Amino acid sequence: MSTLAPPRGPRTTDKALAARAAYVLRGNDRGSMTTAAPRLYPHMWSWDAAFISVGIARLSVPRAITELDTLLAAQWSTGMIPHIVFSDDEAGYFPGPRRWECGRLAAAGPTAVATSGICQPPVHAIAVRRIMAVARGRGRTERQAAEEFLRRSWEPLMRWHRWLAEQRDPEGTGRVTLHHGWESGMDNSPRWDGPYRRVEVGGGLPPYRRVDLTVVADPSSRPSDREYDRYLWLIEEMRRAGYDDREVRRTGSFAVEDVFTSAIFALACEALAELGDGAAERAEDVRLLRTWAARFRTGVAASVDPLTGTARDRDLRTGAWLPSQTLAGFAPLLCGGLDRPAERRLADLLDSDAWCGHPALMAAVPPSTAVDSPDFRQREYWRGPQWPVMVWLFSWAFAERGWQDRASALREEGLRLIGDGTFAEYYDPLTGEPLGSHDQSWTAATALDWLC
Ligand code: 2M8
Repeated sequence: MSTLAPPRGPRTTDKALAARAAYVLRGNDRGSMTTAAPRLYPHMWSWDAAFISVGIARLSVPRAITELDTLLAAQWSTGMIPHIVFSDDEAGYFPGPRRWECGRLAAAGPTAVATSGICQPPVHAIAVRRIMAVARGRGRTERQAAEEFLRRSWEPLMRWHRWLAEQRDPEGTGRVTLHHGWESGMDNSPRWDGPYRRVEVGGGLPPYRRVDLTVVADPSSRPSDREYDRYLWLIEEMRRAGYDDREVRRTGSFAVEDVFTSAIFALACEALAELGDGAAERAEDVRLLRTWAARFRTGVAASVDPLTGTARDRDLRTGAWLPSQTLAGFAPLLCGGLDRPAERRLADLLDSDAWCGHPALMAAVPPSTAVDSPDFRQREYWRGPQWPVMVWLFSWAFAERGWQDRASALREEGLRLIGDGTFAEYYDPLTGEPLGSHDQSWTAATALDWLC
């Protein structure tokens, strides 16, 4: 943010960019769900859907609500919101519903829709808060639709939060445990290298064929086959455990406390509490939400490495902290919880030439892994590229925390990143090349929220 990179190619005018973002979202709209991307991800993803609904709200609040209704209708009886709600495009993605088989194997899975059996970061209440803010500035019909949605989604959102607080943090550490790297949304981040190294692919892993590699132009910008074997093995373990929370916690080979998801959870609890404030019938829920927000803020702060000042994940199978030079290290800036000097140190690091101020960056927004880290890979998915949707999240959180200058700087630089109008899934931080899928819905949604 301190150093501005030179402009990269012509930036489309803001109006044209917003119009193209709207076109992308309409193109990915399947009626009651917007696919995460046209070819690579032909289904609904949980955290994508939340971010996407924020963008759609700029076009139509009722349509944004439909998106969230579709997701909530797939909630498990435990309270878990699954990471994928499948459309009928069975062949377009692997692993699809036939591999997960949650309908047959999971007692808690929904019967009316096919879903995966894991979760993703709980950004949903953050999205609802944003949509409510947009709706409250609109005419009566949109406002009423949003208020009505808040009433009917309150209970499902509470159940989701309760599940996270109780099933994914039964010991009250203030950090959410994950049982698959996919649950973090940052699938192949160096954060998970250690825990994945310890996942031994056992006998009986049914054969499979990847579909993603037939869609992306450059296979090296996707996770490797070796990584996929482990991803699939973890699903196999969960299938054998009947997707039962306790059993998975007991037997799963991957169990990590994710500091980034935990910070999001703290933020989301606070966001939901604020939406509930003032309604007498929600007073008890609001109190609980604030207790969880405080617990997870404290858990995130407690993970900070005294040497680097950055937050760390923890491997529950070894008990070891997992230091990494990734975006997740800045988790405490999202949710708060540090004392002033520690927070200043972390914010300075984000601005420094190790991160946003790195002279080689095309846009001054944080890459998923620090450019100077030995783990940095400029084209490889969550191992280096910049992700516009993460810039949105930081920018939103900074605005919430009252850091307007920081929020605006990220928005400006984020717009520089996506100014070519491809709405890529992620970008090479050193060349600005769009990578992964183009017309990715959450990237288009990010643009709309920034521009409208
Ligand atoms: C990516 O993850 C999926 C698996 O869930 C995949 O690679 O097949 C991640 O970037 C994840 O964060 C995202 O939600 C999903 C859809 O955009 O794609």
